[in-house]
Amino acid sequence: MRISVFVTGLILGFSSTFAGDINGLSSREGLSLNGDWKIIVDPYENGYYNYRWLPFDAETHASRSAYFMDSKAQSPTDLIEYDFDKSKSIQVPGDWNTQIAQLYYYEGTVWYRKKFDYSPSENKKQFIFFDAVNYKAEVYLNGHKLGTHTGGFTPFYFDVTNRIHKGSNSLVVKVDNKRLKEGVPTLNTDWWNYGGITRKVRVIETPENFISDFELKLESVESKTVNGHIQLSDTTVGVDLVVSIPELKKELKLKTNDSGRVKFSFNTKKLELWSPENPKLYSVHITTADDELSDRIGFRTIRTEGKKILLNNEPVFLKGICIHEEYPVDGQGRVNNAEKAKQLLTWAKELNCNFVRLAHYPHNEEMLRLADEMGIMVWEEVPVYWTIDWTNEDTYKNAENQLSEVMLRDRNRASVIIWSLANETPVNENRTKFLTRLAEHAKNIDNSRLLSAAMERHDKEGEPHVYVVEDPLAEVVDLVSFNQYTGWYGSTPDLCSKIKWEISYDKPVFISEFGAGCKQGLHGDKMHRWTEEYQEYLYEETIEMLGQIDGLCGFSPWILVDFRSPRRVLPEIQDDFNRKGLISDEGIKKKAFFVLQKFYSEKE
Ligand code: GCB
Repeated sequence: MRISVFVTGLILGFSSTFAGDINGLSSREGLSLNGDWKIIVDPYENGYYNYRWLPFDAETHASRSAYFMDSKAQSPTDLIEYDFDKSKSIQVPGDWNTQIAQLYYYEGTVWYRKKFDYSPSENKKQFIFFDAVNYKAEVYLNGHKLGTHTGGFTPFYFDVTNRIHKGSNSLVVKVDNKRLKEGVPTLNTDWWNYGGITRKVRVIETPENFISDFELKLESVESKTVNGHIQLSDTTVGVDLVVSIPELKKELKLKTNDSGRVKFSFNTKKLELWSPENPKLYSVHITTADDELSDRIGFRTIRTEGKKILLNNEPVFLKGICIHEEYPVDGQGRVNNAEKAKQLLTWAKELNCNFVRLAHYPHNEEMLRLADEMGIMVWEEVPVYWTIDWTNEDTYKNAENQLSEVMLRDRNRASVIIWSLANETPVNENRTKFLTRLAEHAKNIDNSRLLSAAMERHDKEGEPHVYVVEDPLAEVVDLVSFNQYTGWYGSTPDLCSKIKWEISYDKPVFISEFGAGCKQGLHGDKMHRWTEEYQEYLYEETIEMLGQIDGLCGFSPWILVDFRSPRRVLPEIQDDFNRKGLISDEGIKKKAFFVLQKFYSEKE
C-alpha cells in the first residue's frame, strides 16, 4: 500500500504514479534506454485521434492503445499507414530541434519508439523512469498505455511490473511540445521550446518493498544536529533499516512505523559543514534486508535574519549568474550530458560565482549534483513565467505538481538554497492568490530553504528616478528579489547614476536579473547598443547603482551564455538568439564577463 500526499497529480493525469517516490528511484542506475530511438513526426496527431477527432485511447479503452503503437497487421490486406522500422532515428536524450533541420521550429507531436530486451527478476518491481520529456508525454509499453505526464522539466515514472516482458519490449512515447494558453509555461516565453525526450530514460528494478524517499538535513549549526526521515514503499511496521555515514562513524539502527516511515536525528561534533569554500559531501548509505541506496550529501543551514542571508549562521553575499539549460556551441541546443552541464558551471566558477540561478524551469539533475560537488549555491525555479492562467485550477495543479517533482528530486542537494515560484508575474489579486497557495505548498514539502520569486520594480509615483518594490508577494517570500533592466529597455546606462532606491521590507534584497544585449566581436562607442563596450558600460554602471541598495545580498545578471529565443529576430545581431550572454553562443567571452569577474573577485 502506497501513501502519498501527491495523489492530486494522479487524478488530473499529470503522472500515473506518485511524485513521492522520485527521490528513491532517481538515484538508481538501471538499464539505460538512451541512444537511438525511431521517430514519426505527426503534426496532425493522426496516431492519436481518428478522423472524427476521437482519441484511439478512449475508443478501445480496454487495451488503451493508439494507432502508432506497433499494431501488427492481422491479415496481409489490413491497411497500416506507418512503419517505425523504416522511419528516421533520433538520439535520446536530446531535443529534436537541433538534431533534425526540418524540426528546428517544429511544435507539435513526434512519436518515439525504442525496442529493448529485458529480463525481469523474480519478486522485484520494475519502473520506467524518464528524467524529462517536453512538454506532454503519453507513454505505452507493449501496446498498453501506462499514462500521461505534463510538464517539460521534471522526472516521472511508471510501475511496469508484470507489464514488462522477458525478451523483447517496445516502448512508445507520444511527445507533444505544443504551447498552450493554460500550460506552465504558457504561450509566451523568451526561450526556445525545445521538444523531445530531452533527458535520460531508464528501466529501474527495485525490491517489492523499496526505499522510496529519504531526506537528511542539518538542523542546527551549534549542536550539529542532523534530522532525517526514510520512507519505504510499503506500510509494513517494524522493517529494520540501517543508516550509516562511515566517515563520521555513524550507524543508526532503525525500525519503520505503521506508515512504513522512520524519522531520526543524530548529532556529531565532527561534522564538517558544506559551503562554497568547502563543499564537503558525505557518503550516506541506507540499507534494509532487501534494498540499499547510497547518496553523497552535504550539511548546511540557510536562513535569513532581517536583511541578511545566513549560510551556516554567517552572512553571505550571493555572487550569481543566471543560466538557461542550453549549450548552443556548434549549433547544439538543450544540455543533454554531464560534460555540457559541467562546462556551464565551470564558466560560472571562472566568473568567481558562488551562486547560480537556474532559469526558468528545473534543469537536469546533473547540474545540481555538480553544484553540490563544485560548491555553488543554487536557485531552482518552476516555469510560472509572465502570464499564467491564474484562475484555472488545472493550471494551478500543474504548477504545483512540477514544483513537487523538482523539490522531491533535489531535496538532498545542499547546493539548493532557494526555491523560486515564479518570474516577472503581474501584480494582481488572482496572481497573488495563486502564488501564495503555491508558496504554502512549497513550505509543506520543505521549509528548510528560502522561498523566492523574481518580481519587478516600479517607478515611484511622481518621482521617476526613485525605484520602489511594492508587491504583496514580497510579504510571502523570504527574499525581495526582482529583475530590472535600467540602461537597456527604455533607457541608456548613464541613467543608473541618477537612481535612488526605496525598498521598505525588512528582508534581504536580491537582483535576479540585469543585463544588455551584445553581439560578441562588435565593437564601438559605449553608448552604441549591441557593442561589447555598451554591455561592459552597463555592467559597470549597474553594479555601482545596485551597491546603493540597503540590504543588497547579491545578484544574478542575465545571463551566462547567449541563448535561442524566437522573440529575437534582428538580422545580423540576434538571428534567433537573446544576446545578453556574457559568453557568445560559440563560447567566446565578451568584455562584460571580465567586469563581473573582477567585481566578484574583490567582493567580500
Ligand atoms: C526578463 C525575463 C527573461 C528575459 C529577459 C530579457 O526579464 O525574465 O526571461 O530573457 O528579461 O532578455 O528581456
